[in-house]
Amino acid sequence: MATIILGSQWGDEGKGKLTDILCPKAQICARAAGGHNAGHSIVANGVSYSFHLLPSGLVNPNCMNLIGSGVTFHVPSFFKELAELEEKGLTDVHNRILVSDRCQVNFDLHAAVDGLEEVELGSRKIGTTGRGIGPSYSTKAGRSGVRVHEIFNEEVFERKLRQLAAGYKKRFGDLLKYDVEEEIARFKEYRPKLAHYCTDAVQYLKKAQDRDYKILIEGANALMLDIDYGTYPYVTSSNTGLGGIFTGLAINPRKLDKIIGVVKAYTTRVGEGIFKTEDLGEDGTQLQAIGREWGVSTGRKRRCGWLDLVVVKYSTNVNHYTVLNLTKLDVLDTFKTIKARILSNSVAVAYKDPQTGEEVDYFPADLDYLASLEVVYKEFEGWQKPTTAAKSFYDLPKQARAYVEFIEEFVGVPIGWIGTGPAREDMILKG
Ligand code: 2SA
Ligand code: GDP
Ligand code: MG
Repeated sequence: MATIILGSQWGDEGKGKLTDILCPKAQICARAAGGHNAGHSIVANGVSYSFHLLPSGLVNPNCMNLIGSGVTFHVPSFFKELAELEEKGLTDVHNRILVSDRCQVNFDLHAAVDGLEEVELGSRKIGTTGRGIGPSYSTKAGRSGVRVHEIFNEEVFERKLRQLAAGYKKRFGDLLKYDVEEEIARFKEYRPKLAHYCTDAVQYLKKAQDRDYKILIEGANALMLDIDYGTYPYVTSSNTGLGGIFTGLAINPRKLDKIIGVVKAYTTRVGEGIFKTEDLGEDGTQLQAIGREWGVSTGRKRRCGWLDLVVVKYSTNVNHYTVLNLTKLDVLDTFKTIKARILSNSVAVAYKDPQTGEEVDYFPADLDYLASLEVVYKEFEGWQKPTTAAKSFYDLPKQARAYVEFIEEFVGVPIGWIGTGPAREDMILKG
């Protein structure tokens, strides 16, 4: 059976922490999409770990880890991250990670192009992580990309990479600061080391599912960054929602256990793009500071604001969560008043069009139209007490319970876990 963990907002909801908590029950932890743009932090036994390209299941010594076919695979980051985890004391990491040979290779060339494309966009830039994610998925869709299995055919590999570089050189000329021969030379070193990790992930997962292994799938990024369902074009370039799990991992949909949506108790976003509940005042600054909202991969400050429940509801309609993990409730501990965005005065979900007075009961695709809509807030009384020590739902202050129950009811999905701090122990099992 497979359990899927997905980000329900714009990322950094705390997927890594939940992955770590659920890992002891799984034999395999897998990533389906994205690349080394992701940043998942785990605090376990007093040690803090950062994951980018690798699945967070590596913290658990008994878990096998798989980088699925939908991932864009940056080889230098792979080796660097493994070395960093070893330095932090994780053992046997080299024998607990496999990479699908169908993954696209993310080259340093792609990162160079990522930077140039952002410059080209100027004030309309996406605010990418600069990790070459967009260009590598573009070459994949354009069918000129290189897959992991092709690394082992030196002649094909070098021809394809030179061709790719020549194409970009035509487009960017001298602006492209990139030496293809240098990257080819680096792969001569990686090639013999890499074979140890590569596998046919379709066969691997087929056998695992036949044996009824428990597979934990760690989503990367989040639904509002999905190439099809997110705030396009201010998105990443993969399907970060439920669909991407099936294309990226060839999982049997009839062998699904839970689809877990991770929901931060407020909202953050890194990079550009619409963010209706962004708070540029004191509340946003407080959420940023208390929540320690900095990017795990780039160190960028995350934009902050109150919870947008219209977003969470929309995300639920795309990803079909069966249960939610509400995280970072403790970050709200000191606020006098807590706001969550809901619809005007009724239980049905909608936005209000100030021109027509009409209610729009879905998250619109047209971002200009979305920008014109009003935000309706419902205010909650703050609890102004620490929640981190709470062991059960009933240990939480009644105002905090009311906030949790409102979210549950509004979204229509039960909340199974509540995060009250960064450490493994700081998680209430709500049941
Ligand atoms: P990209 O690099 O092409 O995927 O960027 C496109 C958009 O996707 C956003 N994005 C992210 N948003 C939140 N967290 C991410 N991971 C890191 C983290 C981010 C970091 O966990 O903190 O360190 O800055 C992530 N990765 C991509 C990105 O900001 C663009 O808006
Ligand atoms: P991910 O990308 O969804 O895995 O999330 P990140 O790791 O990028 O960001 C979440 C941050 O919040 C990390 O620093 C976590 O250690 C931290 N975190 C996770 N859950 C909680 C929580 O319940 N409370 C607090 N205070 N921090 C948390
Ligand atoms: Mg993150």
